[in-house]
Amino acid sequence: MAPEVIRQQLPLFDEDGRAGATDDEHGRDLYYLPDLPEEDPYAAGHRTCAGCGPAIQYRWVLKAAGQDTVVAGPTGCMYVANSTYLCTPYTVPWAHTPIASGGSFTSGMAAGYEAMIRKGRYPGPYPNILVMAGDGSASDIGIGSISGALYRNHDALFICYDNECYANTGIQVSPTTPYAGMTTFTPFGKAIPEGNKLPPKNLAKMMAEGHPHCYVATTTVGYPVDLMNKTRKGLNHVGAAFLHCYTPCQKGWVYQTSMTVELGRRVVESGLWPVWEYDPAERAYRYFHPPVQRPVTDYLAMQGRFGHMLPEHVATMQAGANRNWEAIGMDVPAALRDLEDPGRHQRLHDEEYSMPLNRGVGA
Ligand SMILES: Cc1ncc(C[n+]2csc(CCOP(=O)(O)OP(=O)(O)O)c2C)c(N)n1
Ligand code: SF4
Ligand SMILES: [Mg+2]
Repeated sequence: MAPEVIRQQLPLFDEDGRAGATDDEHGRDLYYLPDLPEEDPYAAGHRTCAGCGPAIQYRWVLKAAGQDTVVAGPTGCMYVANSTYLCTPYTVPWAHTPIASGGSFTSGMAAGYEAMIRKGRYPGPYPNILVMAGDGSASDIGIGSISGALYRNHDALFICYDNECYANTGIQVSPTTPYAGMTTFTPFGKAIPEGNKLPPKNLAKMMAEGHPHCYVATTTVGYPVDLMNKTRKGLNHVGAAFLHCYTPCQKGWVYQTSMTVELGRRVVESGLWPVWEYDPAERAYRYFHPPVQRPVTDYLAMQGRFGHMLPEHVATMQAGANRNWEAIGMDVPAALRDLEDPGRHQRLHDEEYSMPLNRGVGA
């Protein structure tokens, strides 16, 4: 008889017992972290920029996944900056794939482990198999191979680390670059004063709606326990799972390096990045309702890539955020509704906003 394929179940971190939490003035538990594993399969010594959001995501995902993990990484910053000749920061098996093939390569790994265990050639249990692809890879060049893998339901976790640009080749526009986000391919000028005219592709919703048998979730590096628990839920789910994680790019977005995690909170609190999970068993979405609702200027003004925005652009952004609040079942306060009027704004550069402890260099 063929050996059985034994799946692992990783316990979730405690999100409710917030004994160690310290609330800030908004009631946000800034410093709560449960006991984390000491192991770091993504070790120190890589060459990403200081404050790199994707590097923070890699570290927390691999901490949550643990040592019995196999990782694939399509071409992008997190391949190039993490691997020089004969050297990587990984203490687990890792492979680079072409930028378009993260999904197909990972499907092959998953099918290969299943087959080897059934044939008695790998002692098991079935390892944690995951791929972490950039937004250029996951939402553009490689979206077909990831969608195919999700559809075929390979038992693996497919993650998009989203720094909202093709960072590694020089900060070019990608399908997840936000409206008005300046990149080297969307400079602002007289003809197109907002820089990027298009709203971002809603990748996670595409994946959930298009593959209703998969576990799908969004998160940010502003919520480490949420990120690590969704990593574990995705790995525990038998079948394919997709995680879309917001990861600021210090170099491309032009902000103070210490603000990466703060941006990961503010993008949610300003309504620009809804955090949710889709449960395939119930075919239902669960939305996170943040305790703070901010004007979009509190987020935008921290970043140089938005510094050129005119009053009408800021108002357009606020209108988009307000529609997001409605979509996740939250009321839009009158003060935020009023900010859909361009007459209530100045150039972003001149707007007043709630500053973090250290003012960002953006505006
Ligand atoms: C088919 C193909 N086209 C273009 C490239 C060049 N290229 C290398 S890295 C990269 C950027 C990838 O962007 P993303 O997936 O968002 O990752 P990031 O660099 O932002 O981490 C590109 C376009 C490539 N390697 N392969
Ligand atoms: S360019 Fe951006 S994504 Fe790339 S290593 Fe630097 S901060 Fe990270
Ligand atoms: Mg990218």
